[in-house]
Amino acid sequence: MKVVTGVVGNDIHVVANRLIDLSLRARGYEVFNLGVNTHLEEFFDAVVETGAEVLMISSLNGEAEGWGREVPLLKSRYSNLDDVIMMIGGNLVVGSGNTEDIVARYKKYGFDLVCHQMDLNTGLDMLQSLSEERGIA
Ligand code: B12
Repeated sequence: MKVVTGVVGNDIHVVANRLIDLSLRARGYEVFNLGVNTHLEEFFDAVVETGAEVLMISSLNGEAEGWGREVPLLKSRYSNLDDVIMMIGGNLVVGSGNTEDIVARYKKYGFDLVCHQMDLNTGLDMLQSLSEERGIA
C-alpha cells in the first residue's frame, strides 16, 4: 500500500518524520516522504501522482489548525480523493487542548484518523485496522 507523508506548512520538526518513514517501511508500506515544510497542495498533488491510498500528515509546531481549515475547500478541487485515507498526527493545536474536541474538529476538516499527541505505533495500528475495514490492506 502506498503512503504519502510529510510535515505540513512551515514546520521543520524532522525527527518524527524520519521515524514515521522508517516505521511505515518496516510495516511494508511503499513510502513517498515529502519531508518537512510541505504545503497542502504538494500533499494532494503527490497523492494524485503516486496513486497513494493513504495521506499521512504530521504537524508538531501547532500550525496544522490553520491548514486543517483549508482541507475541505482544497480537496474539493481534486477528483478521485474520496477513497484516500486521510490521517494527521503530532501536536495538532498550539498549547494544550481537549483531545476529544480536537479530534472532532479535525474529523470535520475531513481527516479519517486524528492522532493528537498519540504514540506513533498506536496510530499505525489504527491505520491498519481502518485499511482492513475498507478492504484495502
Ligand atoms: C527538537 C525541537 C525543536 C527543534 C527542531 C529540530 C528539527 N529540525 O527537528 C527546533 C529547536 C528547531 C525547534 C523549533 C521550534 N519549535 Co520545537 N520542539 C522540539 C522538541 C524539544 C522535540 C521534538 C522532537 O523531535 N521530538 C521527538 C519526536 C520523536 O517526538 P514527536 O515530535 O513528539 O513525535 C512523536 C509523536 O508526536 C508522534 N507523531 C508525530 N507526528 C505524527 C503523525 C502521525 C500520523 C502519528 C500517528 C503520530 C505522529 O510520533 C512521534 C513518535 O511517537 C519539542 C518538545 C518535545 N519535548 O516534544 C518542541 C516543540 C515541538 N516545539 C515547539 C515550538 C513552539 C517550536 C518553535 C515555534 C519555537 C519558536 N518559537 O521558534 C520552533 C518552530 C520552528 C518551525 N518552523 O517549525 C512546541 C510546539 C508547541 C505546540 N504545538 O503548541 C514544542 C512542543 C515545545 C513546547 N512544549 O512548547 N523545535
